Amino acid sequence: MKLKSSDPRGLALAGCALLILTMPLCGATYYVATNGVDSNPGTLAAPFYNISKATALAAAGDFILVRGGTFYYTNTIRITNSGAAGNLIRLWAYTNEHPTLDFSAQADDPANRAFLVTSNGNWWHFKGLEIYRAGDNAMKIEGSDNIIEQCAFHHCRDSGLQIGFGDSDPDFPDRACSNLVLNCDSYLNYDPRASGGNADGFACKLHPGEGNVFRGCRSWENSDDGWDLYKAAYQIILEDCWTWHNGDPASFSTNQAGNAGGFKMGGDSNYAGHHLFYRCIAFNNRYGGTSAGKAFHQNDNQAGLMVFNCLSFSNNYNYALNNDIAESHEMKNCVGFAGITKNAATNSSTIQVSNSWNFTAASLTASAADYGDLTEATAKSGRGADGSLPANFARLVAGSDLIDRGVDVGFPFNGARPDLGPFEFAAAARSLTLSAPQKLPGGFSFQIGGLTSHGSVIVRISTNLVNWSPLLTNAPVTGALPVLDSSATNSSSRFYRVEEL
Ligand SMILES: [Ca+2]
Ligand SMILES: [Ca+2]
Ligand SMILES: [Ca+2]
Ligand SMILES: [Ca+2]
Repeated sequence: MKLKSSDPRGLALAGCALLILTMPLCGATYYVATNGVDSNPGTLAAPFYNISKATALAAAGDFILVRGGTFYYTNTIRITNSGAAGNLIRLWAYTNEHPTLDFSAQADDPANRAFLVTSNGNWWHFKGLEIYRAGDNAMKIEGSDNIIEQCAFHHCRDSGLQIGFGDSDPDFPDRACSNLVLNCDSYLNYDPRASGGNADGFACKLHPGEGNVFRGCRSWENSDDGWDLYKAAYQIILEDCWTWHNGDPASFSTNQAGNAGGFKMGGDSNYAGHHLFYRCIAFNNRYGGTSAGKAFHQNDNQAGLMVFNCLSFSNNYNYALNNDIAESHEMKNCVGFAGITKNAATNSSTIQVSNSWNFTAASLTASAADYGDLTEATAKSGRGADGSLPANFARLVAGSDLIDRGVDVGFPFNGARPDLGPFEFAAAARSLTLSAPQKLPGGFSFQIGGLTSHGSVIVRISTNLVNWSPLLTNAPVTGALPVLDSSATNSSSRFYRVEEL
C-alpha cells in the first residue's frame, strides 16, 4: 500500500515503544484529590485540590496522580510547560480510581476549555480522566507529541477533543503535530451557540500539523459529526475508530442539530490531507435531512484518501467520496450495506478493490446477517481494563461470505486472505503454533502445534512474505503435525504460514 506524504504511523508506533521502555522511577509525584487543598505539599497524605496547581509545578519525568471522585472546576487548566522525548509528564488517574472533572459551572464561551494544551505544552501523557460540561472543548490541543489515553469527554458545549488552531491561522507541519489519541470516548457534545452545528466528538481541524493519530476511539451522539478533519492539510490516521448516531436533535433539548456526519474526512478545497482510515466503523448516522448523515465523507478534500477495511451501515450515505479531484482515493476491503440514500457514492477516479459492492450479488452479499451484534448498546459498552474496545461488536459470524475475500493492504490477517471489514474472523479457542524451522539434509523441518481436528491443515511457503504458494494439505489432526519441506534443500531462508480450516 502507498502512504502518501510522510508516514506518521511509524512515528506513532515508535512513540508507543518509547513509552514502554522509558518509564522513569525518578521525578516528583504530585497527588490531587477531592479532599485536597492547594496549600498542601501535594503528597498522597496531603494532596492538592486543583490539577492546575500540579501542572504548573511539573517537569519532565514527573507524575501527577489524580484520585477518584468528582472535582468541580471552573477555570481552564492551561498547559504551558513540557515534558521531554522519552520522559513525559504523566497526568494519570491514580491506580484504578476514576476521577471525574465537572465543568458545569464554567460559562458557555469559546474561550472556556477544560484543558488548553498550548503550543508550549508538549510531551504530556493524560490518562484515565473523565471530563464533562466544559464551556467549549474538554480538551483543546495546540501542542505536540502528547498522548491522550483512556479519557472520556462528554456533554461539552463544543467538540469534546479538538486538535488545531483557529480558522484563519496558518499551516505548519511541526505545530499541533504527532499527538496520539488512544482509546478515548467522546459523546453527547452539543454547542448551543450554533444550535448544535459545530460540536463534534473529535475535531482535528483548522490547521493541525502532521502525524496526529486516533486509535481505538469512539464517538457517538454528538450534535454535529463524529470526527471532523476540516482544513487539515497533513495526513491524519484513524485506526479502529467507531462513530454512530450523530446529529440527532432528539439527543438534545433542541429541534436542530448539525451535519450528522460520521467521519468528515476533510473540507475546504484549499486544504488537501491524505488521511488514512483503517478498520473504522460508522453506523446510524442518518439525521439532519437528505444531504446530511454522510458516514465516510470526503467533503471538499482535494487529496486522495485511503479507506481500508472499514464498515459502514444504516447511514444516510455510507460512503460519500464523490467529489471529482485530480488524485485518486483508494478504497479496499470495505463493507457497506443498508445505506438509506446511497451505499457508496464514488468519483470516477477512485481505485476500488474488493469492497463489498465491487462483487456480484451471486458472489458476495454484505448484510447484517454477516455479523453478530451490531447494536449501539454493545458499541458503547464498557472497555477492557487496558482500554480495549468491546470484544463482541461487529464481529463476523462463521460462514460469512466476507471471510477471506479481501486483498493484502499491508496489515496482518488470519487465514488465506484478509476478510472484508474491520475484524478478521477467528474461530474461538484455536491457537496454532509453529516451532522454529531446522535445516536438515532433507530440507527444512518444523512442527505445527495446537491443532484441533477442526479441518484440513494447509501450509503455505514464501521466500519474500508477499507471494505465498501451497506446500501441503493434511487431513484434520489433533495436537501436533511434523512437517518436512523437502523443496527447501537449496534455500537459505523460507517463511511458512499454516491454517487449520
Ligand atoms: Ca457542522
Ligand atoms: Ca463538524
Ligand atoms: Ca453475506
Ligand atoms: Ca482472513
